Amino acid sequence: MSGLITRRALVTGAALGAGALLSGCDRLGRDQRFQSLLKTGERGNYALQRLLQDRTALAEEFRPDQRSPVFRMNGVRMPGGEDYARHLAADFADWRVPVVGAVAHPQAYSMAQLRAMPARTQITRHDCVEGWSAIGKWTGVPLKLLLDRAGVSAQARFIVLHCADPQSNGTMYYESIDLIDAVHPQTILAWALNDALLQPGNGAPLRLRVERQLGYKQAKYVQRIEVVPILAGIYGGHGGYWEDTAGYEWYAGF
Ligand SMILES: Nc1nc2c(c(=O)[nH]1)N[C@H]1C(S)=C(S)[C@@H](COP(=O)(O)O)O[C@H]1N2
Ligand SMILES: [Mo]
Repeated sequence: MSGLITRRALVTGAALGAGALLSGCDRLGRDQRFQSLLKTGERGNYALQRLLQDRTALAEEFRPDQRSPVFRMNGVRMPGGEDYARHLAADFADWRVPVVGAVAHPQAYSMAQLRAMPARTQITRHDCVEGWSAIGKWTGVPLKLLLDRAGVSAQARFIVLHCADPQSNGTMYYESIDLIDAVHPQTILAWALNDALLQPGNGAPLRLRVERQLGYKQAKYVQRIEVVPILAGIYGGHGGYWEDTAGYEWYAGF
């Protein structure tokens, strides 16, 4: 709990210390002081959280009237390239989400299938390292359900979310979480925000909600789900686009 306050205070302090209201994770992420701040204690943080905190504890949930009037859009708001435009025009009728890797039964889901599966709805607060938060109501299928169906192998440790938005360095956005967060009851692949199907700005047609982690872990435009024993070999090996390119800590949990 005090870790939460301390780290939030640190993050906010870093944003202020860097001067100006930085617009975008990008600029903040490339700030030298911010980078070294993130690196400080990453290992310590993950190890400590694992040791001291019950990582199955639930994130706070809110009342409908506590929702933000508008849930801000951040980072990529419209993936570039023809593929996404085509899927969007077709209401994502042909969007497929394969669950592959260290699993006994690889499979691929259509959006219709995912929306027909048992869903969880939760009103939670999203915290971005830029220093803004928003409360929104998310509906989606628990990731655990997909993993149970796929049958994760004994070696599986991480889940990699491959996204559909190309980044400036040529890779696509990607993120990863460990199996503990993956099977957490509030970890869902959301297809609706505030009772409406997701819009492109917030990650249509499918985005991760891993509620005890910071904003950049909440992968939008989820295109493929890969189960792996180790993160080495996934792009730069640090488990995420921001982790690889700007030194963000991989474990961004509270
Ligand atoms: N695919 C993808 N996922 C992403 C991003 C992105 O640029 N691309 N930005 C991240 C960041 S930094 C934040 S704060 C949230 C923003 O989600 P929102 O646009 O729904 O507010 O998405 C995260 N997931
Ligand atoms: Mo963010």
